[in-house]
Amino acid sequence: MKTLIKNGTVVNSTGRGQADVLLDGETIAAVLAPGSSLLGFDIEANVDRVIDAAGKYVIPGGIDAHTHMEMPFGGTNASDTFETGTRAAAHGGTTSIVDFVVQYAGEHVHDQFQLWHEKAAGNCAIDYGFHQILSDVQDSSLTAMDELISEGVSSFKLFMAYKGVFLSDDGQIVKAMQKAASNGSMIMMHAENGSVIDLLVQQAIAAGNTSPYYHGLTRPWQAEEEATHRAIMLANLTGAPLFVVHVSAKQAVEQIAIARDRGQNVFGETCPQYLYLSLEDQLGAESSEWGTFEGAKWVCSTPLRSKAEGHQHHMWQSLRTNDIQMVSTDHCPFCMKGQKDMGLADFSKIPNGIGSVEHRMDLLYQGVVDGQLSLERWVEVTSTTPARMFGMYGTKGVIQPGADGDIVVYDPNGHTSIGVGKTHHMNMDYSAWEGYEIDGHVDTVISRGKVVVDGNEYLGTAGDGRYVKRGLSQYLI
Ligand code: DUC
Ligand code: ZN
Ligand code: ZN
Repeated sequence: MKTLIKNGTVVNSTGRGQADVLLDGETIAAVLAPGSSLLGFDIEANVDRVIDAAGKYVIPGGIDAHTHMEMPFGGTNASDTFETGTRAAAHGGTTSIVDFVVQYAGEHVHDQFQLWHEKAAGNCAIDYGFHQILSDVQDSSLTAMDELISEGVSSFKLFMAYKGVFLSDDGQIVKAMQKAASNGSMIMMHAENGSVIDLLVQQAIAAGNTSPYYHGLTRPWQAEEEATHRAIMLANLTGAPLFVVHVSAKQAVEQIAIARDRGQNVFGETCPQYLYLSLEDQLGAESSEWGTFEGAKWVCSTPLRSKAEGHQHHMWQSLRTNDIQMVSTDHCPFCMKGQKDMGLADFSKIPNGIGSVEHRMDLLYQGVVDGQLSLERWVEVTSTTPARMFGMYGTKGVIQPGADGDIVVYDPNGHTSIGVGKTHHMNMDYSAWEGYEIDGHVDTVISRGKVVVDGNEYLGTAGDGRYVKRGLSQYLI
């Protein structure tokens, strides 16, 4: 199958220009001046499909490097399976995800890694890789860190929160960091002080403050800043590279910026919810069917932060200045009925998570329209940097000959209305983004040379997606 995407503006993280893109099978064969022939050979007359991208952007497919498909968590499972979640991702212009294999305390890393392969294989609409979560850092987990690198897993997530579920103490964190420093892998960190949060939660519930709004109030920015600082210090001590996930507090960004200015290999990710949504949204509307419990829709950790304190504004700025390097979703969806409502009487029982895998490319494009990001930076934070950060660059994250044919044709004159009953393919009974209007539209999505979304129509099949064996981070020397 040969496809020509003609007349578009090709946007890479390094620049933009008018060009035609020729795909041969699964791969980009050539990026050519518009209308060129190849050694006298009429390309257009000899391809199977021509896509006219006049007036549109032709960008590398989005890479969402932080998802939790069907993750067992909070007494239930994230509501998107690999099948439904990756299909929704494709609709939104994401052509690769990196999901988290979960190892809970007492479980064996290899068993869980196998289990995640079984869940994903044959079900994904787009390509997928894995990070590995380590919950108790046993000796066998340290050995597994070495072994998993040859299986394409070069990043390991630890938690400083969720005591009794995920939390590693500082000694365990140091052990894993020592291993990462020696084998070249990346430590990813959920940086919140779990002991402080657990105490504040207990006190809030005892005082009768049970509504979702208290989720945010009991996970204050100080708990995020302190843990971020501690993680940076432990990484400094051991020489491990550190990637701080889902950063939401401006003070945590400042800690990352200080460490980077000192020359430490510290990186940060934020998510669309921390760019657009706020603690104030979590108060819920008396008019909604859920009343104040509506705030449960946006219960996630790290939590949404107060708009009045300026976190969202600071986060956009940090993306521009590269204090924060990329945007993933932390896609961890739950339905209101039967899942989030487990916390009707106690916010701490609400499963933590928001679903956004379908909307990340659009929401970040709106940042371009609003003057927050350049077009190139949009591509960089949503595709190129995730590819480089997690060892996929060259085949992913760029439009160049030899790269995978993962391409999105994006229409800046199109429009997208987000919401249930509008554009919504995630397996959730609500949208955290209901009512958001985007001044752009994902027109065509190509995954390794195959058109999987055309207009709003899904043309792919479960199983199109392949496991991506990742290398070491290309940010490290
Ligand atoms: N935060 C969430 O909101 N959900 C999944 C896990 C996490 O760290
Ligand atoms: Zn986390
Ligand atoms: Zn997560």
